Amino acid sequence: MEFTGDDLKNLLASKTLEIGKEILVYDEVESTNSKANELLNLGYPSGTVIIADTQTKGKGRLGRKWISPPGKNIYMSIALQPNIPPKYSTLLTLTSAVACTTALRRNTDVPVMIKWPNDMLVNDKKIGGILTEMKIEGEKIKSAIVGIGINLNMTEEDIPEDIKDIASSLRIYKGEDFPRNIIIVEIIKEFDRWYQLLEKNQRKTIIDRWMQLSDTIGRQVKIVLSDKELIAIAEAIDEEGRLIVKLQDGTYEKISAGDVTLLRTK
Ligand code: BT5
Repeated sequence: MEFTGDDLKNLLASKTLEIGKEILVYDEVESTNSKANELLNLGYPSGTVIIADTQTKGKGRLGRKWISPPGKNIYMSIALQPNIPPKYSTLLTLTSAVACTTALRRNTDVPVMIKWPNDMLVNDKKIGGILTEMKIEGEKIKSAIVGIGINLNMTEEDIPEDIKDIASSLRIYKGEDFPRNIIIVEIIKEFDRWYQLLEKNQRKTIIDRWMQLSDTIGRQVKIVLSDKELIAIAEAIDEEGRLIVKLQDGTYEKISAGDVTLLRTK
């Protein structure tokens, strides 16, 4: 890796309230999410950031894999002990997407969009994803690991054949490389800002920004549930971060993240 945790902390210059007080950088891990969970259990504080150059078992949602070639992209996890009720847990993923997308847009000048709940897209192709893993105990979130994967400097050749049609990178869009350390630090700063808003119950600010950055709202979507598929129009996001959709028979349904795959049909 071309930088250490201390290098990142120096760049961060104590400009955050909670995120990035501890930053650990690894050349290789199985998954930064698993590593973050281990470290939280060892007593590392909420806000600890784990970064790896490559992952041997990068995870997507629902047991899917995250392709993690070395030397190019961002694989990072933020270990948190959020002071919010479990019913707002989906909102943590949405908040993270807002933070990452805002930081990427500002620092790369690439028009990154959010697809509900956890995808970051450029020109309709996926350039990033978020995997939030939580432990809930009673009425409290005991821990939450927010895993962020961003295809920063990956080239076409780095993308495996089976996801060539759906995946891209900021480099492919822009034709130039971006400095990983700077982008990571900017994501940490932006994350800190939006996470504070979430903890202070400023949910409307987060949802409004999410709606501005989303290309899901107003579009027709196909919702793939375990037992059926629905065609609907995505109408809005509710207070808990659920997607409100209007079905073909005119009724509305609220969809929670985690149990669906969302396909846009146009
Ligand atoms: C996600 O899952 O989009 C969440 C990805 C989170 C990855 C980060 S990296 C750091 C942290 N540590 C981890 O172990 N994970 C997190 P999902 O919505 O399930 O999308 C997964 C699907 O995206 C796969 O089934 C592929 O089709 C596709 N995919 C896999 N790798 C990709 C990549 N690098 N870029 C774009 N698409 C990819």
